[in-house]
Amino acid sequence: MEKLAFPAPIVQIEDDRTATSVEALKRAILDNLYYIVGTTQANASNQEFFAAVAYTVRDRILARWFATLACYKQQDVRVVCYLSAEFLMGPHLANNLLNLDLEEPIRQAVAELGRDLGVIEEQESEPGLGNGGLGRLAACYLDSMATLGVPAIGYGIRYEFGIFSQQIRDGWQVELTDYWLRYGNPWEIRHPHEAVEVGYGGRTEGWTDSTGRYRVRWVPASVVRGVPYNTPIVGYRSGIANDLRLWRSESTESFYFDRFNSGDYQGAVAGKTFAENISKVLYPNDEEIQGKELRLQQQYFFTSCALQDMIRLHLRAGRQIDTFHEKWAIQLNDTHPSIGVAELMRLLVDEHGLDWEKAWEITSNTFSYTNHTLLPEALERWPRPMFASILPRHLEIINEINARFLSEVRKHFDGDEARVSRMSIIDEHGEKFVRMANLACVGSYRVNGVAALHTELLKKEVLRDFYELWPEKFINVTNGVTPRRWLAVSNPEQSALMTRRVGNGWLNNLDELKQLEGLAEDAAFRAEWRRVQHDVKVRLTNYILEATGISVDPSSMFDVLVKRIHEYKRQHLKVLHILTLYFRLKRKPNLEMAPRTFLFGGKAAPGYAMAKLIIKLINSVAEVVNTDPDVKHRLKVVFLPDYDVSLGQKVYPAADLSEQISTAGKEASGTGNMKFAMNGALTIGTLDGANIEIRDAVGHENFFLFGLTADQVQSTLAQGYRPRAIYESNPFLREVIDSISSGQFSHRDQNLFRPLLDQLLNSDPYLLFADYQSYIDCQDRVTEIYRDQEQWSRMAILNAARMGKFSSDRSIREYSENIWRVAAITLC
Ligand code: AZC
Repeated sequence: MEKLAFPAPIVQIEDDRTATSVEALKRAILDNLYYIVGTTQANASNQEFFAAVAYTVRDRILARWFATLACYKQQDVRVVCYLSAEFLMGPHLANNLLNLDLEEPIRQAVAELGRDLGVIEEQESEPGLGNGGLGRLAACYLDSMATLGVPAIGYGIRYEFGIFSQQIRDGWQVELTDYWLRYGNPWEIRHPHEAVEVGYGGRTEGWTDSTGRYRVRWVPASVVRGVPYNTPIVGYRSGIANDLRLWRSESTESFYFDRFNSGDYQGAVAGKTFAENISKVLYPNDEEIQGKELRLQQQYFFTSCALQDMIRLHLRAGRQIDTFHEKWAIQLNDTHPSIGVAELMRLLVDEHGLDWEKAWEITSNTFSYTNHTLLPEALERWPRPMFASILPRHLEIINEINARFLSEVRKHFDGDEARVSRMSIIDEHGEKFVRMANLACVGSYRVNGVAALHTELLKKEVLRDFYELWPEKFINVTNGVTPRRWLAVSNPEQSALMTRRVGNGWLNNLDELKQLEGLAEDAAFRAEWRRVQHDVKVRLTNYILEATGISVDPSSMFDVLVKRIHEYKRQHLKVLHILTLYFRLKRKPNLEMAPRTFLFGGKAAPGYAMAKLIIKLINSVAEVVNTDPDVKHRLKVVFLPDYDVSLGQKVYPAADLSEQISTAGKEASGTGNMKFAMNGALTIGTLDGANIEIRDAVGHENFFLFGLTADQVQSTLAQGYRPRAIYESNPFLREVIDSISSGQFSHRDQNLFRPLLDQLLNSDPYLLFADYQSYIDCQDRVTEIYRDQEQWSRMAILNAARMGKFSSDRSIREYSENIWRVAAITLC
């Protein structure tokens, strides 16, 4: 095989845009500042300077990118296509510098040009193209695939507006549009010559082809153009750059002159508006479907773009269409892209003329499906009439898939019509719905959950019928997170300490941190560990003051709960704990207690009233607690506004205690739990999602466990759970609830939190009351151990040392071996 020189010089001029000496980088930054950004060194704002630095880094990525593509082509590899409606990438600059090993020369070049790299990095507005865990997981997986050399393309939507930015006004969440593209996006490259067309609506018609075969064609009512924007994703020192390919919807016609000429000015741009709306904005709901037409249009849009793109690449490589499944492994990140099953069938049968059986063989050997949630409200289903009006041909195809599938079910489970009706892709009850999870299960050769417990619950409950039909399809792949962004980039202080002791091999082999275990018994190392932790907390303390005006004590315990606001995640249980401590201190002002700072962060879906009320509750409690002289220096409550990836990078490293307190059986995995523990925070948590596996990995003695198990949750509910009885029998809980309902935290308004309190007292579907005392007792153990700083440090070091399993590199290896059957390659 021919060896490619790397990095491949592309143009032999003085600066070939691959040089990495400080002098060359300075020249390149100034060159980009002048010719691309269009300003001079003297006039450039930090924002403009950031752009010049980003272009300079991108220039150095391109050679790797082209070399990677050439190499994949040469080796004729099978490529993973990760289809996801969300990619929550976070800022690229610092991560790219780390992965390219350019941090030091760039830092110096920037300094010699009179700027500070830290300040320049802060200019980058992060692409918030995701809601939370699901979108961030996709981003971690792209990092690991590029690091391991797994040939991969990420396919998604280039939303013009990402997740809203959150402001807190008078304690309430206010949403503002996130115009992340305001200053442009230096990382992406638009490739308009690779645009594809995507249809909507219309009708289908039959025809007979030249061989006499009956065929169907879809005549859409409208067609939009999908234009790809590529962002190269570099692996950690692997020399590889994969492609994140996000599609923007545009009009095929920019203007209808006929309508314009007849005086219909609105109509002249109507098609344009429809087309451009599709990639306009990310739906800000996590784990709750909104049966909106636009959402289905978005899902179909990027899925169709992706499949057409793959087929184009497949044929361009000189291959036959019937080998498609040998060269492409498509991962469905939740059901959002599951319409792809029907779309691939349509493309193969209608457009490429394959017969149904062959097309199905290809399709069902191409897709795999990851489920991310057990919440029933998150299982996507579309009203059939709406589906029919947007995707009439796909409904016909789904009906055919379903008919063949149900006859297979009947063969296995003769006479069990209840089962047939549960498994049907079409829910025939009432209004009638298309069930996307059923379509995904039928069309995929593997179905996976994202943590061991989650996969077991999928098999036992949500997807039980499918498991009983095809047990071999089901597999677990526990989530992971990238230690590059979540440790090295976020926590340079602790990373340096680790590297000094065990070398830097942990960056792409996190198991190497095991070597730190012995150091847990080394008093000098523990002291150093605490010094570093203190510095990191000071950094966050400064940020908090700037962002909220609240001054917190960096030597207090940082007790942190950051994630989307959701009842099942139980941010309000944390509030019950805070108030329990508050009243204890009010009663006994001299009570000895390590001071704690409670940090919250997270966004609520704009339409989720209860979640928004929980934010208001946190801020209302903060207002009272933070101004009460009786608890001054002991308790501080802070709600950090606008929690996003950048803020996460500041928060995880500074945490002492990680709150993972969901109702057992509700959190599919969690990934924040992993980021905290990797950074040496101790976890207080329930036996839910990946908490269980984290606890097994770090040692049960190094994890604060409380609460009911998933089984106990179910039986408690089944036995007729009565939260009010718990309230009546527990004086401390009663005191807390009564204080909220008395208006003590709402300027005497007794109605403000009524919906929340009524729900807790009457039904409490997430069992806060059932877990309350166990949580409080466990928190008291936390307080006790925290007094012994030596013991706390020992436990923290062991947590950080034993998190190897939760690197996304391990997850990606499992996907590669057990699902995708792709081999990692090294650059040729
Ligand atoms: C989340 C799960 O809630 C979380 O437990 C898991 O860690 C994460 O996916 C990654 O697997 N689910 C979502 O974010 N779901 C949606 C629809 O946003």
